[in-house]
Amino acid sequence: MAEREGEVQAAVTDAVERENRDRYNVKRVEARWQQVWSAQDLYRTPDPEPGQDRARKYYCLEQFPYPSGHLHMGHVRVYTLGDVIARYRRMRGDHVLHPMGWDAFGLPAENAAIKSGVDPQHWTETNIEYMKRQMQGMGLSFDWQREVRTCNPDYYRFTQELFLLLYERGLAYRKAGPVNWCPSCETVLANEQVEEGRCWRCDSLVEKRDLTQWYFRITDYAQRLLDDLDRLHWPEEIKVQQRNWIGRSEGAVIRFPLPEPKAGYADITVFSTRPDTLYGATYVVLAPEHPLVEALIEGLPQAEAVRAFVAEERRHSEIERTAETTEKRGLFTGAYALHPLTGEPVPVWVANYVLVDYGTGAVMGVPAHDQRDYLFARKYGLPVVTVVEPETGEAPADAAWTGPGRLVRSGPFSGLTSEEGKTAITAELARRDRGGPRITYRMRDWLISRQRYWGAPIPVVHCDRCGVVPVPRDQLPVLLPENVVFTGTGRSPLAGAQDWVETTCPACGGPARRETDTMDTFVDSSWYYLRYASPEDTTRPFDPARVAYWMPVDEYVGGKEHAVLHLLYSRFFTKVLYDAGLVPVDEPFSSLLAQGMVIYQGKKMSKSKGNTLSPEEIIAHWGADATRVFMLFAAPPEKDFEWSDQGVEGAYRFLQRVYRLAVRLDQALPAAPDAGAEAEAARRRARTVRKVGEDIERRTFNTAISALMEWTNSLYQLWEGLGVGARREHLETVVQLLAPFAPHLAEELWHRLGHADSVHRQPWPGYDPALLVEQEVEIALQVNGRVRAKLRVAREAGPEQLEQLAVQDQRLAPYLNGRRIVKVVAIPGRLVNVVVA
Ligand code: ANZ
Ligand code: ZN
Repeated sequence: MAEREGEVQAAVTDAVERENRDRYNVKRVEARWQQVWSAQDLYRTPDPEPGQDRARKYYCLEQFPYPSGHLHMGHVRVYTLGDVIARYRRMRGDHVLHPMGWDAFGLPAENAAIKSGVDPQHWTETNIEYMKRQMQGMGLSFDWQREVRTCNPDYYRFTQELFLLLYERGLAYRKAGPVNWCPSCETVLANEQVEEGRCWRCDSLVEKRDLTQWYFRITDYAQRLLDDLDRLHWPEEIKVQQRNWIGRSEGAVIRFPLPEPKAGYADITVFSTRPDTLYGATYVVLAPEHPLVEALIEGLPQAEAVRAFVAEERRHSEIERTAETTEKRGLFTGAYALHPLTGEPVPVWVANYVLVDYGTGAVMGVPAHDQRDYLFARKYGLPVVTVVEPETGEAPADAAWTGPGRLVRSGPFSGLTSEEGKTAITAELARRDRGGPRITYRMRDWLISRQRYWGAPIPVVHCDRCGVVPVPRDQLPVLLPENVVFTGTGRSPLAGAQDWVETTCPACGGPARRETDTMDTFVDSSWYYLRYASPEDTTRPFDPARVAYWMPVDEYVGGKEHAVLHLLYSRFFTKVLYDAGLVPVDEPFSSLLAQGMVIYQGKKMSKSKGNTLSPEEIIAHWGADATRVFMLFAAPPEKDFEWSDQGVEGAYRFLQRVYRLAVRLDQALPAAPDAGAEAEAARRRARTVRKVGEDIERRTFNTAISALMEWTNSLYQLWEGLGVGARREHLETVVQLLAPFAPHLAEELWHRLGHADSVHRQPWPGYDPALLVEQEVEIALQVNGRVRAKLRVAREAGPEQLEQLAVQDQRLAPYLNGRRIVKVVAIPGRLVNVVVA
């Protein structure tokens, strides 16, 4: 009995083993290889040797995540894309840097602290550990030795050091003025972080507040940030967004003298892109917040009314005030300025449509040629004086003529074209010291101070005697104090940390107070890509030699939402460091792959819409490889793609099919290989190797995968005729081509095929180009039986395709020109004869 049971047991075990051998057990296999890879340190990137040739370096980088707690499908997509590129470049023999880290400062940690009392550091670290495990479960080939966490003192001390560098270079400064305030995040925001009047993070309506804040002088770099876009391999869409954001305008500043100086102002300076229309200026407008307003109205009868108007307008957001649909509102101040060329008095108004922080905060009103001015003048009965007439046709009767033309009623400038007029009038203004050419940018300086705890403290102290004093480098980091009270009341928790705030001045040794603002977390992420080059260095932000080797990033993969945030800030930082002689490149990311969104149930996936998918569950169910393959297969990277359960199942089945092919390696071998089948398989192999390589280079991973699917299908068809040698060769190639996409299955099969080393250390397979040429044949193109040209075409091209090719061939055109085609005879593989009358 006992013996019998043992036999049954053995039979069962056998069956299970056979089953396991024939079916790919995703979970077990994936987990096993992940362990092996990490034990072998397979993705460790050695530092470059001194003098190592840079030609083979490849820096592949994906935007590092905020450790919110869990990966979302968007993360899964970016990291998969980057991983394919990194793996492919390694197989191509490149020295690949593919690191990962954490953009670990930020509000959610602090909000968690306010809500449930957890320590932000602890909260962040727990999330990182969790998400890191999720990444490992995706089979991503990161060099984890280089991991960086921006919230660690060994990182943020260098964020602080870089702040000092900017400060010393005159690029960090403190200024009082109106700023964007998010009432819900309880902090100020940079202009880039306000989208349509709302906070980029939480969507609350942003308010204006007058505060003294720290800024980085990014506007000093406006022109370079604009010009250098031309050199970048970036999606045009993102370049356009940056260009618009920088917003360069060419024009002139024009000074309208005041009859008598007011509050130190001798004149009202306006910025105009149309100095040619100067003779049509019938009034001048100040922004409600313009500092001159108060001085001008003092003692005038309208003063109270103007003050009330200004107070009212300040309550409306910029967006609201300048929207095209918003009614133009204004008030005459009672004061006059003088026209700079004619000397005529022009009334000074305040109006909602003029912004204080663009140009000079003042404009000249030219109702005949600016639509806003036109509407304003009509409403308030101000004169409309035409000074530019279109060269052809008529100016509209009930709108401004905003196009070019010839100047009229413009004194000595009448008769000039508008372009000539711009130059001539600007020159005349300069000659009379009443203005001159000016280029203005819409972009403002980057406001970097935040009234929050969980960020890098700005390393300065305030001393009554010495003023603002930077903390000396050898006293960095300025550590965040522990045990602060998180009340969530709009005051930085740092301000309440009395022991921390009170310090001594590094300059005079007297009592001083620490700066209680921390830096915008976009400062942390403006240089992390440099830190990966030497993450262990405790003496400096990065090792310039290693940075010189690795930079620029060859391919940067990330979302489009950072077009004018992270991507602009990082370019600025790199340029500053370049100017300081610390990095040899002035652009950080030479190529950018901006991935589209993951759509689910017809909408962008988001928590608030309740249509999220858990990558974890999907990977647990289908495996990392199938998830990766489906994501790559469903759409080209820059396109949005719709998640579908059938789709991922399809990818899963494809991988199983590849696996079963390997199972059948030596099953049902033919008595003798079929030469025709082997030749066909060889040709298809060559074609697929070429196609997959080209597609990966072009980033059309979807077509690369479909080529692999097709080839697998044809191998199934040819299999019976292939000898074991051919089968092995083809399978090995399938496995190598599959390795960047489905790294676990590829590794499993590679070992199953008898290799001891990792497939991820193999070279990318080559192919014999002769096998591709053979698929083309040369055919003769004839006209009335005489050969006029030769053409190489695909061997399988049919008569219709050949006919078309012949008729459209430019070389036959002279013989066909003007003659009637009677018929076309196509003999595939040989010739096409066009018979003409
Ligand atoms: C006179 C004029 C006549 C203008 C004309 C236009 C057409 P961009 O291209 O955006 O730079 N402007 C200047 N500063 C402003 C401010 N702070 N708030 C609102 N508008 C302002 O536009 C520049 C033009 O916008 C300037 O040229 C000015 O109006 C206005 F036939 O000056 B223009
Ligand atoms: Zn907010």
